[in-house]
Amino acid sequence: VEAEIPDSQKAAWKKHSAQGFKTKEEFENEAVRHIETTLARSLYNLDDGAVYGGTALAFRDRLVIDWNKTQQNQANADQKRVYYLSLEFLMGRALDNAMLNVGLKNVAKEGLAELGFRMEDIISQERDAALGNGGLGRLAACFLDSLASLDYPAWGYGLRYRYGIFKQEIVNGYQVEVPDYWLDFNPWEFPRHDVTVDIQFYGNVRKYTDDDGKQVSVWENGEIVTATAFDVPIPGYSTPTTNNLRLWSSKSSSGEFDFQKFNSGQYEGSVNDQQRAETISAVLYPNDNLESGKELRLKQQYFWCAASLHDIVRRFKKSKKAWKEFPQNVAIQLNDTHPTLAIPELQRILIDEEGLDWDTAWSIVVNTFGYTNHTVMSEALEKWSVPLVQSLLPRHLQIIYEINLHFLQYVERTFPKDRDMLRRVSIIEEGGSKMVRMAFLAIIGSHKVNGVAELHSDLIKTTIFKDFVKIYGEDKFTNVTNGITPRRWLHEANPRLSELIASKLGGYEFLKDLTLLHKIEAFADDKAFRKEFQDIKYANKVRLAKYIKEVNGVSVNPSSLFDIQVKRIHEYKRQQLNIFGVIHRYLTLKAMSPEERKKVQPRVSIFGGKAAPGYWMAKCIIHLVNEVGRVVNNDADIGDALKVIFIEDYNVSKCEIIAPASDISEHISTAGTEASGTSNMKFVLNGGLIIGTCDGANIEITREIGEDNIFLFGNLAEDVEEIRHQHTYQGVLLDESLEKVFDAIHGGMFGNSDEFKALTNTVINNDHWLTSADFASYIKTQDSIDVVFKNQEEWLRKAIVSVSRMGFFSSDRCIEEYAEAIWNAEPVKP
Ligand code: KOT
Repeated sequence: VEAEIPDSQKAAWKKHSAQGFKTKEEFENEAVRHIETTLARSLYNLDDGAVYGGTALAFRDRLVIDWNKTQQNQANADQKRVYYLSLEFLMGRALDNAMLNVGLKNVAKEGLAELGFRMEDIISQERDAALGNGGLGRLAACFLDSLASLDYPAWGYGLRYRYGIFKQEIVNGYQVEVPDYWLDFNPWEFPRHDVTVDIQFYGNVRKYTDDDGKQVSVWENGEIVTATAFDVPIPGYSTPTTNNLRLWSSKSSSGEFDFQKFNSGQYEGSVNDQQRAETISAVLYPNDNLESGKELRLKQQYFWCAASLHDIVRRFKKSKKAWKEFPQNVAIQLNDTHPTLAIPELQRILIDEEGLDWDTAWSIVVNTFGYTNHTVMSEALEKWSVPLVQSLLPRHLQIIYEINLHFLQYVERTFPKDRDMLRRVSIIEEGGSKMVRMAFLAIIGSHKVNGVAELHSDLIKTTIFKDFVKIYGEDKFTNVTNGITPRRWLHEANPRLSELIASKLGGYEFLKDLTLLHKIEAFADDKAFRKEFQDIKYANKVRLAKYIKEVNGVSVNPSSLFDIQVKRIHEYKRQQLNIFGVIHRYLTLKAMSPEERKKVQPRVSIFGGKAAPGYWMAKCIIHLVNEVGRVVNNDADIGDALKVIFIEDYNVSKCEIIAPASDISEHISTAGTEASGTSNMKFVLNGGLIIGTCDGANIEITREIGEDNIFLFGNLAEDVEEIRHQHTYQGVLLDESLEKVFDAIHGGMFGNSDEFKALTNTVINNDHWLTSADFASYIKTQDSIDVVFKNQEEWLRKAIVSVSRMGFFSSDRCIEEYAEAIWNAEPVKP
């Protein structure tokens, strides 16, 4: 097409095309223009919000220039493209990231100062894009940053939820959920009203034989909902490559509303269709590690998969290549089983719409998809009821049955003697009610399956997917240990530490190759370096203490040991173990004389995280933490020796303040339950040590940083089943110290004890999560932390050495592993 445009026209466009600001003056010019014209504000009608708006729009213009070029360049490159399908993208704020990635933060800072504003105030005006629950969504966001930074031609596909994860308020110690309507000002998205896809639901399948005697299936008479694309530019760090995140929004296909109903006086009925359609992309399901089984969730999944595939196929067809070349041009990665319907959808497009035969189509499908598993917990494994799929997606159910038939025939031929195998591996779970097992469909429809840390990848092969290893062999299963982007989680969150490292390494190259961090190990014994490192940690703790004072109204001493656990509240993550440990510490302090108490290492125990609205036990844990805080923080005997803080509404931007401020952070899941964990990586990268179980990525963190630099405790994954078995048949042997903690709770020390009965009873009756079984080991390890912390020189050495050995955990390394072992994709030169 480029060749068809006359030279004169090209020249005119070139002359006028946007250049993007480079200097402070040019930045101010752009920002003020946007404030005065785009936002219609003036110097006399101004606040931080408006200045944020102007700054964001100035940077947005800057991103769009590179974004357009990148898209053009990648289209011309004729290389394989990567598509990352995720129902969650937990992006957080975009402005600071954009400024740093394009290398113009200092320019903007000086410009803002001249205009009378402080950078921190402006940055903090932005609301988080919180389209995710926790680790899975944040991983997708880190991957987008790495894909762009490494110049991969990659797109993210997701849903444009009108409401992100709810905002958490703590009212009288209880979690209250408030809707997160985040879209009233979002300068980072571009509506593409010309990019729409009509998506069908319900209806029926009609079969006929065409003129050539071929059986044809047509899915018809369904309800149609329109998907509209909203694009978000994703700037790479220190490269012009700017990739695209495409989010789909749902609306009624039949125009605005039903005029006939409206004109005949049925005002409410007239908007029904419209509302039904818009509901699909209205709200993010707030469950982490739990599947809900709700029809609306299945609708979301199909709506997003079908729109994305239509888009991907449309782009491929423009190349005019033969269908068999599809997998050489397209790699689609499934972020957990949420996008598994993309598998039968691509098969449907290829056989029903493009007329390919089953086997040719199926081989294209399998070679296109890769599936990442993020959890082994049974309550999180997706299953959809067959009648529900039958009614919503009748043609897909037929295709799923046919996939299953081909698969089971193969299994039967390969394992003729193992009759039970067919029942175990069938995509359809028989029994009370029939269910479609999405993980099995994802494995069968993909060429590679990966777990997210070594232990986890081993566990899926030996437990939930054991039979599939027998069927397909070991090679189909692989590991890609998770990582985090050092741009956001070091450079943006902890600029002083980033600067200190850069000063020793002679520049910021380490932000693109994090393994270069190993060079700072040489400074672990350098007095001046240690002092600087310690000062930075202290300043970060002061910043967090200030935040806590402002929001919680509690004064915490920044010299105390900051002990932090921030993540979704879940029994398997064991915040209950932490808070019971805190109560034990409180009881111990209370039993001491004031002189003895003075010798104890002062601590601040900081908690944060959301509970799924329907997860009652998790809400009990939040309530207990808040009640313990109320009692301990107001106990004059205790003073600075112990403070307990619950940080409300934990999210990405709060994590950027919290992660740099820890001395110790807690990653204490029951062994074998946390697939990877990624906050463990953020804390160590920021110079904190961790207390953890032998679980998820903690194991590889230990391998990298050395066992002397981590506080491990608790039973091992391989022993958990046996311990649970003992609990069932011999009862729980309650730890003695834990019993005293329970006595205090039951005695009403933290308010009405009835409120916490469920929490203590599950430990006493089952101890499924090994809270009691691991308690003694946990307390002992916490005590040893106090001892080591008193020796600040030793502590600093451990922290510095740990940072220097964290290079492996960059999400850049993950992306390179995916590209090499799963996608067979290469970067496109910008
Ligand atoms: C499952 C169902 C719904 C919503 C979320 C999940 C989920 C989240 N499954 N696993 N995760 C977490 O994924 C992270 C990224 O891989 C892991 O670090 C973490 O251990 C998982 O719990």
